[in-house]
Amino acid sequence: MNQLNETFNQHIEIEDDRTGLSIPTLRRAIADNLFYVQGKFPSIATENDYYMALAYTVRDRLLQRWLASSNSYIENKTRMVCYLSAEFLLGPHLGNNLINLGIYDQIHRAVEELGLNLDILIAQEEEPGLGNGGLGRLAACYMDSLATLEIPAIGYGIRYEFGIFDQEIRDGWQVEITDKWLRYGNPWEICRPEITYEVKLGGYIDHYTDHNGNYRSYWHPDLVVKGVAYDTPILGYQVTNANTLRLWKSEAPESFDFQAFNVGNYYGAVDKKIVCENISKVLYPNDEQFEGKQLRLEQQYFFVSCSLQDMITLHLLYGGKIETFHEKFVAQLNDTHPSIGVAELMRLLIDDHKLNWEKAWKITTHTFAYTNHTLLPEALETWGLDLFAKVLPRHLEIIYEINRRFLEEVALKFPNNQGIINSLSLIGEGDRKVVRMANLACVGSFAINGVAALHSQLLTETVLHDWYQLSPQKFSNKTNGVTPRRWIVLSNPRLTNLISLKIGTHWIKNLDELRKLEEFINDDIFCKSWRQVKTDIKKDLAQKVKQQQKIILNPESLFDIQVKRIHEYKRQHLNVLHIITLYNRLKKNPKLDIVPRTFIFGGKAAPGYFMAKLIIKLINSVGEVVNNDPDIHDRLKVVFIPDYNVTNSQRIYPAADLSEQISTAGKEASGTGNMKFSMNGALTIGTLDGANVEIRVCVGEENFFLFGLTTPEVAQIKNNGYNPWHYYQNNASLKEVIDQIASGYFSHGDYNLFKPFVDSLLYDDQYLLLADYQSYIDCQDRVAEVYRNKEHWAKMSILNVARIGKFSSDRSIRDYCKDIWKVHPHPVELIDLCPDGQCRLRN
Ligand code: 26Q
Repeated sequence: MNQLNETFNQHIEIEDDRTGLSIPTLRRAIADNLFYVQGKFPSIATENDYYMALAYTVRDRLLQRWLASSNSYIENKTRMVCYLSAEFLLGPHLGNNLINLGIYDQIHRAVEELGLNLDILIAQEEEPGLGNGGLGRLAACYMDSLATLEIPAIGYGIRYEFGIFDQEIRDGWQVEITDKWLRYGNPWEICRPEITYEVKLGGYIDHYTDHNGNYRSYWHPDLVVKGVAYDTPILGYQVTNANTLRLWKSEAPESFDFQAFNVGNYYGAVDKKIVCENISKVLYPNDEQFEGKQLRLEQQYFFVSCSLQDMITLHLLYGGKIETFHEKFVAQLNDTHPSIGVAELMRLLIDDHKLNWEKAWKITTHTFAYTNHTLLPEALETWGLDLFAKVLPRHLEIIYEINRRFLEEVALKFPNNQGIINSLSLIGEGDRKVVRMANLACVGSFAINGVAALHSQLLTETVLHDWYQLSPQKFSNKTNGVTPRRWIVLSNPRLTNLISLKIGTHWIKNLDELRKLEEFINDDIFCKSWRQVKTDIKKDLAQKVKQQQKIILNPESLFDIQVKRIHEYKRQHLNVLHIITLYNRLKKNPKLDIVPRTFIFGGKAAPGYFMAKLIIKLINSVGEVVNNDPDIHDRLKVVFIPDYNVTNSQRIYPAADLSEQISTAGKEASGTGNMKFSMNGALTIGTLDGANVEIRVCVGEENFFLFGLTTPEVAQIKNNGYNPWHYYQNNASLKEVIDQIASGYFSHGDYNLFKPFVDSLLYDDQYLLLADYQSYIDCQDRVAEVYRNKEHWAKMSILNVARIGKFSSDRSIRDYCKDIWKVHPHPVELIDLCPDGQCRLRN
């Protein structure tokens, strides 16, 4: 052995401060970072200083794995998954990284020895709320599973300076507060100022013939924006693989200000700088409601262009030929938001890399795959032609050409069928001409999928029916999943310990192993511990609510929870109709023996969505009356937990007895909260919608509270001319509830406040609340009866957890890898940094 190797081997005996995992080393590293990164003595350090010192300690350990992963992927030229998403709703990193590194307990001890409390430090982190809800959170769960399954992957998105707004409740109304998540710095990201791309916007196109006689285009933009890469490592659970989440920040190119400055237009230069920086400034806070704002189109194009340029650069840098791009990269479109990528890749290949149309089209259509997340017509992305031409003139030309060639093929396949041509065209020709992004995504992708079995089926029957007729082989279902690392291990340590005590810990990576819990269904001690765990968690939540909202909750009551974005199709207001129904029963008969319930709500409303904001006000108004009515004797409580986000949700899911999944059948694409609740032992009351259908099959129909119309029944009732009045007039308790809201009973006599709400129910009721009301009430009565038998309820709860394995995002990602992406695991070996500055594989 030569001397260098000897030195190296000696060195790894002594733990390095930046990679070592023993408690003394971790403690030393935290103290060191406090001094050298935060610049503080312990005596004056704040909790946030300690959080930062701890975060840097953890980051160092991630870096070692991350560099090893990037290096290994590059050296081996592995095929990569690129997950393109306008949203990544990651939630706080610290706790999750401790779990995935496997050092939660060591850090707990190290921090304790420093006289600190880990929970308090974890609570310091401002979560990166770079998403609205389900779609953004799904992207985050998928990043966790990709790394855990050792799949080479990059997530590409936008580094919004302001994420989803913080919600405050004032006088029962939602108030939006700017989310300043970067205020104290972000220790989890690394800025890469050398990784930048230019993105053109606006202007006009010149056409010319080059010296080889080829027809060419040159884009003269109005504005050039620079995208700068910010990278965050995403470590898998107990593996060395750490993938990259690369988010783009927009800046002004350096050249700009100087040019304008030199001609004396200082303010003009500053203006342009602001315009450039605005692109990644703020997340649009509407979900499931399309709004055709220019800045939003610019955001989408900006991040997709940077990402595709980055992918091509990486491919060429490591010796790939442009012609084989699609062999090394597959790009998953998370909804239509990144679907401009289809036209952008064509542009890059043709205009910049000089490929001909046919070659470029082959590469493009072998690169993209598209996931649809919604059937709601108002959510479908269509951009007015004028706006589109103004922002992306070259892309419009390309889209016209894609469309011309494509519709020729369609006409050959479906002769004399103008109907199908109209529906498949990339351009909508109604009273307003538009570019249809879903059609662009479909034509440019080799695979199209929905996010739950029912949703995927409805896609082929409704919004994408004609695409299915044209290319049935492109279609498949990929039912959503969520990561058990964040949604059980991190958020529910008590349940995790109880489960692991019985069946070991392999279930964390192989969720189907939870099935082993079924063996213990008749083990009284286990069932009792199960109930105890749930009660303890409910007590924790009750304490938090007391502290924050001064409302006292009874942990013995049934915790009935609905947390998700506020939307009429999700029917939070149906839940409210049930609360008022119970309230009225008690008012009429104060001695009635009912199961005490705590109704918990949480969720944000899009700032411009009037009815959603009115629903929040209604929940709070009903809460005020119910919670303070002495006749109720605390048997009913209603709480609206403000600022529902990833951090808060981690306290809420584990505390639920009952999970409300009550959308109008056919409207919720999948839902993922439904899975998180069930994984934490809540029973579901739900309609046959989205993934509820599959959850019910898995957990067993006897362990699921089903109610309501089915999708075909919804269609039928609407076809027959739905009349909500009929239900109102023929159902006394329903009529009483609605009349009460209309009379001002819950609004201090103000009968105007909820009038829009009452009118919408009585004269429109798009989401069939009145049609489903009785079925919902009957089902809730069954819920209450079952809950009286606590032993039986616990068994149903255990069975829900035992049979929920399918809904791990690991299963979803395996399905994507096998059926769509054709990528394989690539395990990474750990690299040690050596004293001579060289990297070697650990022996
Ligand atoms: C689009 C254009 C302009 C501005 C905003 C948007 C926009 C932003 C976010 C449109 C939609 C969204 C989010 C949609 C979403 O979260 N959908 C949910 O996706 C989940 C993951 O698949 C499903 O489980 C839910 O059923 C679905 O509602």
